[in-house]
Amino acid sequence: MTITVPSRQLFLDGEWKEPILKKRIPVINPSTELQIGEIPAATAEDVDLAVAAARRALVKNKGKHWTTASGSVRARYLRAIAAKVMERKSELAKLEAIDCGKPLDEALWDMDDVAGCFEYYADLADGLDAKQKAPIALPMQTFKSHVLREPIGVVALITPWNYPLLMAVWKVAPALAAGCTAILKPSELASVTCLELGQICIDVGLPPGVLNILTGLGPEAGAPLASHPHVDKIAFTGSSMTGSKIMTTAAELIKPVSLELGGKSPIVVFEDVDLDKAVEWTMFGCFWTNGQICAATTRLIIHERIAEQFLNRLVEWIKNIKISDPLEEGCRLGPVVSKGQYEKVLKFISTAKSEGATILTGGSRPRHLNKGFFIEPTVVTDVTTSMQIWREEVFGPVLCVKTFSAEEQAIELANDTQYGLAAAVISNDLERCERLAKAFQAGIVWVNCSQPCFPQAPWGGIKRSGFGRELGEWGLENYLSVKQVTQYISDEPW
Ligand code: TXE
Repeated sequence: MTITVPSRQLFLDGEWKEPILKKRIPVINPSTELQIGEIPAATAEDVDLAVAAARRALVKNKGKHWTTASGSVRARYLRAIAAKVMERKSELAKLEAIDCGKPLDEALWDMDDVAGCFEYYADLADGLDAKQKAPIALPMQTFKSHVLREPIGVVALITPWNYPLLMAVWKVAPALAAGCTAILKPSELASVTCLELGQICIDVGLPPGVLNILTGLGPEAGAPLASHPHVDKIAFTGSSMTGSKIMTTAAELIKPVSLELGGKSPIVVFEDVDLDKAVEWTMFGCFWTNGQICAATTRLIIHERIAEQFLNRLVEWIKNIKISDPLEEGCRLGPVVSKGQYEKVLKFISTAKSEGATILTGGSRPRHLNKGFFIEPTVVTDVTTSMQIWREEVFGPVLCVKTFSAEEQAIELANDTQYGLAAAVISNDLERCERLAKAFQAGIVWVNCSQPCFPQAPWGGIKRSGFGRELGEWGLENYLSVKQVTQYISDEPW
């Protein structure tokens, strides 16, 4: 099965353009550690061109309208993009797998979600037309008032590498549905499929400048984009540290910003569960995409009565996870994305050990693989709440465990984090689940599951996990501005 990374330039104003400084970044396959291609590296000069193209595209541009077109016109483009993604699904999934290390089956699933997200926001774009001019009931007969929902304008979309195309599309689809024009800056660690989105835009005839894709480094391309005076809004997914820098920039410029940042989400397992199901959700919640999910449930809080039995089964099942090149049949766990991430995760594990935790299973590169950024699924016990492994986001296949005896203690442990993205509870007592759902300090709560995600349901966090919601109608609101229009309708002088 051979797949080649296409050679692309920056996608700017509807065309491929070489970066002004002609810089490029190597694409490394994390399974082989070999270079498999290159992506262009944009700098501030390219950002200027992209923002100018996006501004032109807000109005009638080269004979086509975008912002002023009806929602149903924009919906047609979104559906055409979705269809193209499905047409190229297998190829795009393979590119994703070799670029970021995701097992092919997961990448195929992602491509379905990418197309589904475009379809979903096409429907919402259609619906926008009917919501225009919604009347407001006023207490005075002499005035009438309605609301216009207008696109915010040019938006900067800065995205990470764990779901390279899907995370981009969570922003691109609603932004375009709303009538915004956009500059997407994917992560330098995994940009290949995002560049292919540029080719898809060409193929479906998206008006030039509506979506621009600038690959490049964070400080060189992301920072000038976030601070550009002609960008009207920034939507960011990534680390809390970079999110904080972006928020500082946004604050200086008084610019709206939405942030989807890190997490250290808990999964609370009570003593009344079906053990097999609970083990399965725990594994899925932590090891899916190698734990490189902002909402991964990486802190297992388990009732002391079942802890030993549960952990024995967990360790037994972990041994059956196939760790291999993501393109290999049956692969369930690939490498982490990069050398830097590999070293970072191993450092977390060694710090946990030096702080007194026990590595129950895993903790290093699997013995059967002598290259690639592979890390065994790792379970850490004897953890205290002051340890780094309990407090900080690892973003790798590492689960840390604590036991509890009473519900209040479980809640306290679950909320003992600076983050607040997601939380899960596994129990057969649904009233208890409901109590926990209310008590969890998180933007997303899963009951008797972990990680399911639907384009209709809001996604986002509280505390240091950021603010603003993606997906659902909330995702569209991110890119709309509400304007009141009030008219004096009396013949009497005011
Ligand atoms: O993230 P960054 P990195 C966490 C995870 C990981 C750590 C570092 O713990 O180990 O973050 O990963 C762009 N101005 N998450 O370094 O820096 C960058 O180019 C503007 C959690 O990859 O946040 C990329 O496009 N943009 C997370 C994007 O920001 C800048 C997913 C994210 O990169 C910039 C990824 C700057 N100054 C990592 N600096 C999640 N919540 O899902 C960087 N960027």
